Amino acid sequence: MAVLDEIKEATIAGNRDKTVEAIDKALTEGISAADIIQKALIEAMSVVGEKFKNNEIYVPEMLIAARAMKSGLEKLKPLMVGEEVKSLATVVLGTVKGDLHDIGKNLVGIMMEGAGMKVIDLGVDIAPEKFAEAVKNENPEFLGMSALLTTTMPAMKETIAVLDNEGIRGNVKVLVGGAPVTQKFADEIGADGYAENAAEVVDKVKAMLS
Ligand code: B1M
Repeated sequence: MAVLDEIKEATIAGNRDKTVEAIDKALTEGISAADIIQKALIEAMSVVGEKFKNNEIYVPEMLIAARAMKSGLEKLKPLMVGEEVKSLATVVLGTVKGDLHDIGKNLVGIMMEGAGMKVIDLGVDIAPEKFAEAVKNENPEFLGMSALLTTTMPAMKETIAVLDNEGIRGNVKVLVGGAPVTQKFADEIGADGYAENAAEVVDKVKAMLS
């Protein structure tokens, strides 16, 4: 089996040790960290999502697959994050209220750090008020929100409303993303930017800075 398929299979099966071992093997074969993430780990999560949708697996299996993916990302993070010279911008990042998905958000954070940004990761299930407090305290150029559930997308709009009410909406550019989020939704809620994936988010931030 090709090594990328090995990583994918091990992640789908939720086998952390095998995932990390196969990643080591891929790195020795000269495969880049970015390719491992894109062609094995992210693909594994799409398969897991499909299986869940089709009732072939349930939440526990989805969770152990997610843990295997996280271990893989932790292994690859040092390779993605280069030497930071000067911070390009500060980003406050988090998954919105009611939502516990953090793999994509973490990947976005890794890519941002890799591009020289300072990332303040608030974590998951972040209430609008907590986002607003961080914007006040940290004075970032960007606020990045992630949502993976259709039911938690409205929390992005609520957060923007709280920023507005607190008079700090103009201090920060709001970026949104996550599987169910679209450019249309971002426009509707008055976000400044939307990115489909972790690579695109870096391009968007850079474009907004120039
Ligand atoms: Co959940 N889950 N989950 N889940 N889960 C989904 C999202 C789902 C699509 C599965 C499905 O039905 N096919 C579905 C949502 C349906 C919907 O709302 N439309 C779902 C559901 C229903 C649920 C529960 C409700 C299940 C239940 O309990 N019955 C529950 C909700 C818990 C909660 O949050 N309150 C739940 C729980 C979980 C686990 C805890 C088991 C686990 C999460 C573990 C973790 O994150 N630590 C989990 C997982 C793993 C998934 C799937 C399988 C994979 C998500 C993932 O990590 N993808 C997912 C199915 C799927 O997406 N295919 C699913 C890989 C990741 C790299 O991609 O997160 O999309 P993604 O991030 C991308 C882009 O979206 C983008 O860049 C990233 C990298 O390219 N991006 C941004 C993300 N954030 C961004 C921010 C930006 C810009 C881009 O700017 C700031």
